[in-house]
Amino acid sequence: MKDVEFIATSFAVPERVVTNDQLASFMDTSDEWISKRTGIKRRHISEKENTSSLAFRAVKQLQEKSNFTPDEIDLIIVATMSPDNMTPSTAAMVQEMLGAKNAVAFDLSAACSGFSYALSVARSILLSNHWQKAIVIGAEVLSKLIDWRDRSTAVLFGDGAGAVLLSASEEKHVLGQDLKTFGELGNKLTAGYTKPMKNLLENNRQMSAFEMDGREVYRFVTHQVPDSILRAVQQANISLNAIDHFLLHQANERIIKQVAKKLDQPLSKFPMNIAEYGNTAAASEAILLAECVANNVIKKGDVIAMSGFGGGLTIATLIFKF
Ligand code: 4VN
Repeated sequence: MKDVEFIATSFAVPERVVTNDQLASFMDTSDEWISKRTGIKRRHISEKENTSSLAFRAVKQLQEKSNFTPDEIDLIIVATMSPDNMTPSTAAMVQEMLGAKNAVAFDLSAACSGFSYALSVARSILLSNHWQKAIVIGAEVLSKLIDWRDRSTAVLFGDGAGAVLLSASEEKHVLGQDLKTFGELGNKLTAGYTKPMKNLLENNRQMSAFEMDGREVYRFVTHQVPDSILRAVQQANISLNAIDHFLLHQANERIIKQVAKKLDQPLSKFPMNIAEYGNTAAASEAILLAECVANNVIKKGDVIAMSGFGGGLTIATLIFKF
């Protein structure tokens, strides 16, 4: 076995849609501000449904498209920054729900780069262990980490999940990859801080909400993402023009436009769905990939540059033949 290939893709989102106008009814913001600055029109927000349930719904869809049997699955990775629990992992919960009794399952925490990191890690594990099949999921219920009184962050995020089935292949599919972590910038985007207790037996379990230095993260991304894509393209030994689609993490429409401009590539190569879902962190690229495949925008054999970026701070670009 030489590489892994994508067998099927799927996604699931919460039923409830929250429009910008609805947000403006309880916080000081407007549809115009949010649309202009971010490209977001609405987001799907979970009420009662947790991350493992969204992830499992995406996996059920995957099963309908590729009819694998649960026993065949060797590995399940859930990329998430909003797991149901610290333990068990969301992946272990999905394993149980699916009845994938032969699968090793764990969560991977790399925020908005999580899905790309997880694809890279899953590929390495399949290759080194000579395993056959993996399910990689990006799933988030970010709404539970949001301070709904903070208009600078609350308008940006949404909930959802996307999944892919990877299988061992005798042909080269992953042509290049560039993963980077900038821990020194970690404090620019934080969520879910848990305090150590001050005294023995202190009983105070609380988590912090999303906090972001928007300008710094924005600046980081517009500089680092084009460079990461160029490094991955160089490693793949192809030209930028040979890329059919750039699937970027859906963090902000203006950022995506700026990356397209810096790379001197037509915006038509950058599919977007941020208007519908907002920023869904690790689920973002997974949902976008699944939608593009479902709409026939992405076809078998297309060359894709997938790039995630965000909390960590982290960046991950993969170049692969779909
Ligand atoms: C990557 C990015 C962002 C992000 C950063 C800034 C930002 C999204 C700041 C300026 C504001 C509009 C919104 Cl680039 C977030 C993540 C986390 O997933 C990852 N929006 N904005 C304005 O005033 O225009």
